[in-house]
Amino acid sequence: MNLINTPVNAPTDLLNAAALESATAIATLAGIGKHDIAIVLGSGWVPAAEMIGAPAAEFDMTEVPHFSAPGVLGHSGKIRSVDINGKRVLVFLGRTHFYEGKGVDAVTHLVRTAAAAGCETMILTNGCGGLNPEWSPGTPVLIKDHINFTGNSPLHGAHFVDLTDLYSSRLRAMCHEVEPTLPEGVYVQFPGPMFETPAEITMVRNMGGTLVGMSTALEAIVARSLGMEILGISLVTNLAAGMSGEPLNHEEVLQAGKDAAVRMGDLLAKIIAKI
Ligand code: 8IG
Repeated sequence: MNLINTPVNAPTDLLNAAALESATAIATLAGIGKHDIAIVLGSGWVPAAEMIGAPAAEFDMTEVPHFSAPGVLGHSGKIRSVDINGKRVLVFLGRTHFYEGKGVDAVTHLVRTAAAAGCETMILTNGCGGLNPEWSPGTPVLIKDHINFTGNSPLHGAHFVDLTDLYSSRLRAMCHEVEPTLPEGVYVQFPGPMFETPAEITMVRNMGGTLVGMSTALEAIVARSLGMEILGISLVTNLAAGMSGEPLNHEEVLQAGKDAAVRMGDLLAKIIAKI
């Protein structure tokens, strides 16, 4: 196996040994030394996987050293390698969440591995709550910026990373070519696993957030630190706490994903083809 493992922009000192080992294993399992684009399918997005394209290879995350199976219903724990117009796309069906308590390195290992596998683009998707009442469940929203409200940093040491234009305006413009009406939002990552209180949602609104979730921000920070270009897309699966008069539950998240799968898959396939 001829391993390329040289991400174009990545400062290689930030790719830890574990990520390089994981990337080597993925190259062997996928039968290809370099991937170009990585995508994480979060809550509600897994049903869209089929629409991205037929996998050239598929394996369990547990077959890759340093990976663990996602502990959440609706996250399948598979990794696929898909060829789209000659681009090799690494598709992660599920992720490790901060609330699993395994620490920030476990949360961001997937991103470091994608960089070590050669990916220059990181597409992060998630299911989340929406603060805009016009965003009914099943509405996709581009992430234009985030607030890391976990109280944690995924970086180590005095490593100063610029987060201006973290969510690439170039990639967002490409998405708007595919779907001109896609709204944009500011994603606030909470530690979870509890949903917010209505008072916390009022706080989020006052500080400029329009999407609330439990992933993505820590991963995006690491992706940027490794020189990747980042696209974030949220699927609003519920109105944020206190807005609908109904309690929040995980089943509605999964159902909204199933209902929106075809549209989401189609959107992703078109975007990936453009990158
Ligand atoms: I799906 O309303 C989903 N994930 N924090 N709040 C937070 N995470 C979420 C929500 C939500 N919905």
